[in-house]
Amino acid sequence: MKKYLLLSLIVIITTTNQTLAQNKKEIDVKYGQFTQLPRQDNDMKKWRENRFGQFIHWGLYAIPGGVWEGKTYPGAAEWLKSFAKINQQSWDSLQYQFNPKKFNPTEWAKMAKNMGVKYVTITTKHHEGFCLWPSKFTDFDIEATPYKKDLLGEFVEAYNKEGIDVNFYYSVLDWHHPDWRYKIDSEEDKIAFQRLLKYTENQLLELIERYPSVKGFWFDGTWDQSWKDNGEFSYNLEKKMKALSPGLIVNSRMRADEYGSRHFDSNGVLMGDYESGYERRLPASWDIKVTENDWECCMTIPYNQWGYHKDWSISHIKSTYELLEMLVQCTSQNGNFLLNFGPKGDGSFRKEEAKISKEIGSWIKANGAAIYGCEYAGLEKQSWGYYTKPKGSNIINMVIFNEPISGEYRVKLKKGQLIKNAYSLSKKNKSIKVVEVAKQEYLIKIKKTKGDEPFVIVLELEKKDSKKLHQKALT
Ligand code: 2OX
Repeated sequence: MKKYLLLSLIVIITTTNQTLAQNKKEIDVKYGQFTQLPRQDNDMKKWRENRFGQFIHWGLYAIPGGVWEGKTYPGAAEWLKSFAKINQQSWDSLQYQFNPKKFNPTEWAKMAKNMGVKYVTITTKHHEGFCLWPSKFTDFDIEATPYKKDLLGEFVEAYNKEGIDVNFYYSVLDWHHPDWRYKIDSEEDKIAFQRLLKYTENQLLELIERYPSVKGFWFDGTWDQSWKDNGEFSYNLEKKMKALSPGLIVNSRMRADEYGSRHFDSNGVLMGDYESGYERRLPASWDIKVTENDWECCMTIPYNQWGYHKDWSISHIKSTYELLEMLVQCTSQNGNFLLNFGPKGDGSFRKEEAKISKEIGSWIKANGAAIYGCEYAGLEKQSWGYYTKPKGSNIINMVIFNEPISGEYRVKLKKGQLIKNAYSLSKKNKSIKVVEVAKQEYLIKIKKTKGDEPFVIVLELEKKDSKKLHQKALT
């Protein structure tokens, strides 16, 4: 009798769940997501393990650096043409000045390597429309500058030599191309924009064919109505790109579905391979939902400058530890951190960026084990900092950014988890005292540090059945 009761209960529960699941899929979306997420192939696994990337914004805007005819514009340097209302010809003729004599791709790649990034994303074409590679489909490219050479090719080669994955940023929005339209108001607009779409496709396939080691594409400038009205096109484009380069990783910003829904399709399913909406901001909440999708935060060092701006005194410049804290927060919530650099027109880096990259690199050299290959630890956030967990390990890292006055660090574990050992990452052999204060709740006690650098405490966990070891560790 009891058995039947249980059985019918199971039947009721499962059928109710199925009905709920069916009800959730409200709309028939034809041009939404076509990939099962989160992707589990090797390319995506590598992307996820990388955790830390370098963003590079480089184009003609690096030459004026936010200053036009003696006037400094405080807005984003790569947007100067737009808000200083510079005419097309004046802006486009910057092309004949682009000659980065100090560009040394080997040095750039070494700087990136020393900073600890595992991938780089470079602007192949920003909104201004200028192409860093010799494109068959336009003359507004590197080939027609005094530099002449294939700058992007040199860049890719140098970074790959250092073992750094290369991704291409590509803006669909194009201020230079005569066929660009913000919206389609006439038959003429429609025909023009069809040409723009063809140009976009040609260039993207060209980039993949010219630089076959490219790992992914970071689309931008996709928010206008004209692009949103072409969900079928971007759906097919993503498929074509991936057919040419299996394993390619594309950001959510690329697409809109046929209803114009961006990033997430009309059923709320993420499009592309990871969410790229976190621009100059981090997830606001500790909601577990953040950890469900792959995502990446892209961040500027000043308040809002991507391309090189001559005057960095106009906004707060983030400190090295402020940036490192962002990287650690991303890691702790299953996200990647893409930190932006805006090289000068001559091909050198400003001294502030060089200094920050060195400082980040030296911290990561000592503490990278708490970043690379790490993920959300599944534990309740504590005020001292962030947990990160090396995937598949029995280890939990505590990355400390706020040292408690008491010298006691609260840790709340999940049911069945026990602490076997605790030590500081920099002093591996020295065990740290752990006191059990409640069920699954511990205080980690350590001597006060000088408090001038974030640091990592490693917790080695064990399963509950090996109780003996546990008691030993606690004495
Ligand atoms: C436009 C309107 C509201 C908020 C952001 C923008 N935005 C951002 N416009 N362009 C951007 C570009 N994306 C960054 C990654 C930079 O390339 C920036 O220029």
